[in-house]
Amino acid sequence: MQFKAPFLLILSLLCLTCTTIKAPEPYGPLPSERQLTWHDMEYYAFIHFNMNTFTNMEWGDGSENPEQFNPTQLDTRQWAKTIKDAGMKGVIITAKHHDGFCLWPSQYTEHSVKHSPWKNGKGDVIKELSQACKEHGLKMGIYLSPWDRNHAAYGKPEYVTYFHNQLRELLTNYGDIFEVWFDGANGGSGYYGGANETRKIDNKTYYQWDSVIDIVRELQPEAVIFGDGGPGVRWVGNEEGWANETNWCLLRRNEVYPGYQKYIELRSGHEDGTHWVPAECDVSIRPGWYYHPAEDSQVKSLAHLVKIYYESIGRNASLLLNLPVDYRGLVHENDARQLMAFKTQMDKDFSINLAAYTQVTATNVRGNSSRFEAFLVNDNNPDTYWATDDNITQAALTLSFEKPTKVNRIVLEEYIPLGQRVKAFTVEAEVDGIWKLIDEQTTIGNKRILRFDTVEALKIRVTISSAKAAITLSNVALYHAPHLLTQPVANRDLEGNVTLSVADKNIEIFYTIDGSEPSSLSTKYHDSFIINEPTTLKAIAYNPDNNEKTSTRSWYFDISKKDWKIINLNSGDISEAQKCIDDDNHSFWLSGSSSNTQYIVIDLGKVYNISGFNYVPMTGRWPVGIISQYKFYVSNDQNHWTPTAQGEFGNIKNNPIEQMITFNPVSGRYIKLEGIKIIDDAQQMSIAELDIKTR
Ligand code: FUL
Repeated sequence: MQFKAPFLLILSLLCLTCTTIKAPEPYGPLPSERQLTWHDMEYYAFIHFNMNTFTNMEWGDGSENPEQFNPTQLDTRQWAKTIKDAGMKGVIITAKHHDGFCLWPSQYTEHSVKHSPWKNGKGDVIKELSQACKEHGLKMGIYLSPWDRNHAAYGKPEYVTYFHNQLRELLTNYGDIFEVWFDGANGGSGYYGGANETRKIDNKTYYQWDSVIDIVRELQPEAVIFGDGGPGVRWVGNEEGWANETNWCLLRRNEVYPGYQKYIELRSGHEDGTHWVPAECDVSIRPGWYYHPAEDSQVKSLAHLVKIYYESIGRNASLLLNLPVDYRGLVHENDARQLMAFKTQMDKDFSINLAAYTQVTATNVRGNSSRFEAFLVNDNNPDTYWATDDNITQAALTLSFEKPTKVNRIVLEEYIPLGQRVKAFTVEAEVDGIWKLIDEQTTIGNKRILRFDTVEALKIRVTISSAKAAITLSNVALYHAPHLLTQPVANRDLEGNVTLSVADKNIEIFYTIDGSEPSSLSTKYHDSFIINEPTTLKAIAYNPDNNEKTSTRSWYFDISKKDWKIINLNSGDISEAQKCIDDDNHSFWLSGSSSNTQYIVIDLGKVYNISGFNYVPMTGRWPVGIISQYKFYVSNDQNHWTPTAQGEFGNIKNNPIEQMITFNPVSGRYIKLEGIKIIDDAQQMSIAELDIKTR
């Protein structure tokens, strides 16, 4: 091929600009190579599986017997496959939690799998997991609790040597480790080899953190270290899976230590931070970190998981989602199902990057160089970026479609190898020739995702209104996510007002109250309506954009409770007890403490033909006072009580869901529920809600 002279001239001029226009100088603290690799992990699993799985605890006290660790179907390949299928890139396992039991046969203690019945003491969970991770292309991380409630020498220097030796073992024998996780919980009471006492240590000095870091660097130079203040990755200051909207990867690291009192600050980091220490959001898919059969029905809803995604990954943090492996040694099917629903939804949300169909222009391009052009935010290459001149910290980027296009998500990424710079920005859409403000926000960092109501825009404009130094953006993506279709939720208040709701306001709800199947031709829900007679309500959620609908959900409501009154109980506060007839399953009444049978008496306001009752037990993380055996009475005068039902709420401890009891109809105005037996022989009785059946 022959080149013509003018072409060669232009080419050489272009090359000249390429070489003369320098990249912006790095600004502020920068990520290390290992942190940059970690940023790409984005979404990975936590596994809490250890002695607590078998003792049904969240924190064991260290006195447990290794014999108690006995999974019957332990299968780390099932964990790895589930995690991989869910779109996660790695897994961090609780090799040792606060109770000190080791999932690997450590040569430094007898308190480990080697004295458990599992595989006759020949097993090694960490080895099995590391092999499964290799097979499925996942990275593995280690949680090693510094606090050890089993070890006799905890609090003395010997324990610190033991802790360091264990760390060496874990970082030597199990291949590459991407993250080493140190928990902030420290000190306090424990078994400590039988001493059963409280031992205090100094969080800042006792564990010799400098040596810990040296060990990690020596044995796993690629691994990041997680702690309240890093040094590599910081805790986000809550265990609910969200960062603040303003979220810096920066931290005044030397001020933060394990157990840091001002942990609320970790949700945003420090704008004037001295080091790069990005946030990781750790959250469990269930209320607890460990598996408890009682939480099988409390796996986080799809809407909740989606919210977590946008408030962690979408706010410049990573998402460490915990799966409490159960006592069989498997990821529970309810959790696996929900993980896949979550993956499917997120795949739908980010299915087509519409920015690929736009022309991109900017108000400033660094040295007018092709190396820093606006379209580089759109070239699918994280190593290229749009940059402005050094003195330009305010600039706009416009993405223009050929025709109006529906958009409701924007993803923004800074080129973080040069530091985190953006302090404020806006997103606007040009709709019918008019610019409309969509959102006004602060930081971007590694990744920022905004959700907004769908606009049909010809152009989208991102204006960086404040930055610490020249702007560097490596990616801008646009999506049109479908509405989030989840089953409706119904609530009735004391007056009988029923409200129906769904997570996404663009989703419609259709319902029936005559027992028939609802469809998109049934009554459309707009406002609350009254149900104060026995009624079966059925509803579906419907996406008008694509005609998709959910399966039907149905509720039975009996008479409304506005005239009900608690008139007697054997212990506790009568006004507090109204909480068990307030039509709110989340509030609960907890009686006083008594060794006599606990009971509660309710006046229904008038005589009804009663044919059953419902008991909603207290749920949540630490339920107490759940009735396991009951007796139910009806009366007309509060003196003569007719026993109508008596029995057991089967498996209520493990599965604390609403219990429905029916009996031959009896007419009466007063009802009495007795807690004949309370779970764990507690002396208090709790009721989240009581209902009766009159039909
Ligand atoms: C906490 C620990 O105390 C919990 O048991 C759990 O391991 C969680 C991830 O960190 O602080």
